[in-house]
Amino acid sequence: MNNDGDYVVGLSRKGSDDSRGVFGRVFVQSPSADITPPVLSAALANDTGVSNADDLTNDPTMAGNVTDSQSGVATLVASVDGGSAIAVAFDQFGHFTFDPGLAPDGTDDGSHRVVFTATDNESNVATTALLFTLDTLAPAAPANVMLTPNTDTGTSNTDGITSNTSPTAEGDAESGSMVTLFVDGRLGARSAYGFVFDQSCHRRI
Ligand SMILES: [Ca+2]
Ligand SMILES: [Ca+2]
Ligand SMILES: [Ca+2]
Repeated sequence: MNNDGDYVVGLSRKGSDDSRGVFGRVFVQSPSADITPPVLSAALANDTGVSNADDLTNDPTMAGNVTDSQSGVATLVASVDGGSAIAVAFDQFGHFTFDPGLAPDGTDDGSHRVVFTATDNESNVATTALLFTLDTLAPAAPANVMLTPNTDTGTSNTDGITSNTSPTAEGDAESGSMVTLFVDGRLGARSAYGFVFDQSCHRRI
């Protein structure tokens, strides 16, 4: 909009003597200029894994929304890890999705930062940054799984022979991974040996 400012409007009427004169004068000010940045939000479209809100995912696709109720959104761009601006398309409602183009083979695994920048038609700018960790590789198999010494009864507390009907198993697993324990092919059930276990835990089962 380039019509901001004060206006003087002259009003006139046609008199009975056919003369015209100034009847009134009003001052009109156009609507205020748009000085408000667009409203911009973005998040992972599919935050996979144990938590859907930890920004640790194997799917880096993002989704968001950008709107500007006054002058409208002119452009939306994204920058991946400080890279050059990439134009991001958005629909009439302001919805957009963005694939940062990271490799799904583990070579791009790790922390990433994507900055979205929206500009309205009055050059007001809004930015939002999205930090997330990409993990596309399966964890190593849990290792060192055994009964805890204090639930492995008998002459040896490391032989896996116990009279404890509810022993605890423990082991090592990748941080953040989810461990699922099966006994005799059954999940979370009492086995023939009297084991009781949880469906999933970290490190200690
Ligand atoms: Ca605006
Ligand atoms: Ca997650
Ligand atoms: Ca034992």
